[in-house]
Amino acid sequence: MDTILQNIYEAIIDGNSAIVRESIQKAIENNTDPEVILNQAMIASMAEVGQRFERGDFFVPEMLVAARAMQNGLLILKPYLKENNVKSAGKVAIGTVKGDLHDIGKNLVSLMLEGSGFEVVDLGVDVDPSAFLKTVKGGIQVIAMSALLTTTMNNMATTLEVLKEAGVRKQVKVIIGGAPVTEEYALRIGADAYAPDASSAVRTVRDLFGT
Ligand code: B1M
Repeated sequence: MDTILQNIYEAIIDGNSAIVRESIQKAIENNTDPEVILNQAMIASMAEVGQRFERGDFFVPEMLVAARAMQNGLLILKPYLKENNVKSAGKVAIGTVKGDLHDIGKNLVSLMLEGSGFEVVDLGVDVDPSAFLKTVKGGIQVIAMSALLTTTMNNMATTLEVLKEAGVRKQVKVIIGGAPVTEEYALRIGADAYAPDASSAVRTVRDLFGT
C-alpha cells in the first residue's frame, strides 16, 4: 500500500478524522482512483477494526470513533465517487433493518446508487418492517435492506413476510446485503437479489429495473 493510503488506513483505525480528511484530499490531488482509496484504505481499515474488536484489543468506543472517522472520510470522497450527468434511473428505498445501527455499508450503497442516477429514499437505521411497507404503498419499486449482525439479518425475512401479508410483495423487488448476508440466505428467504458490495449492488439494482 502506498504511504498516503497507509496514512488513511491508520488514521481511520486511530479515529483521527482530521488526518483522514487531509490524507484523502492529498490522495485525490495525486490522482489516486477514488475506488482504490475506498477499497484498499477505507474498507480495509474497518475490517481491521472488526478484527481488533474480535480479539478484544478494541471495544465499542474505539469502533465508534473509527466509524466516525470513516464517515468523515466518506464525506470528502463522496463527490469523486459520483458519476456526472446521469438521469434518474428509478426510485429505491434503502435502510438498515430493525435492531441494527450499522450504517456505513448502507450509506455506501446509497451513495453509489445516487451516483448512478437512482433516486434514493434513505430510511436510516433500525428500520421497522412497517416503514419499508409504507414506501411500497408510496410507489417505491425497489427496496434495499442492509444488516451487519447475525441477530438482525432475520429481520430481512420478517420484512418480506410483512410485505407478503400486506399483499404488496409482487409490486416491489427486494435486494439484500451486508457482511453476514449470503446469496444462499437471500434465496432461502425469498429476496429477489443479493449483492456482496456497493458496486455490485448498483449493477444488481440496474438489473432489477431492467435498465
Ligand atoms: Co459493530 N459489529 N457492533 N459496530 N461493527 C460488527 C458488524 C462485527 C462483525 C464486529 C466483530 O465482532 N468482528 C460484530 C457482529 C458480529 C455478528 O453479528 N456476527 C459487531 C457487533 C457485535 C456489534 C455490537 C453488538 C457490539 C456491542 O455493543 N457489544 C453493536 C451492535 C449495535 C447495533 O447495531 N444494535 C455494534 C456497534 C457498532 C458501532 C456502533 C460501534 C459501529 C457502527 C457505527 C456505524 O455504522 N455508524 C460498529 C462498527 C464500525 C463495526 C465494524 C468494525 C465495521 C462495520 C463497517 O462499517 N464496515 C464491524 C466489523 C466488520 O464489518 N468487519 C462490526 C465497513 C462497511 C463498508 O462494510 O457494512 O459490511 P459493510 O458493507 C459492505 C458490504 O457488506 C456491502 O457493501 C459494503 C461494501 O461495499 N453491503 C451491502 C452492506 N449493506 C449492503 C446492502 C446491499 C448490498 C451490499 O444491498 C441492499
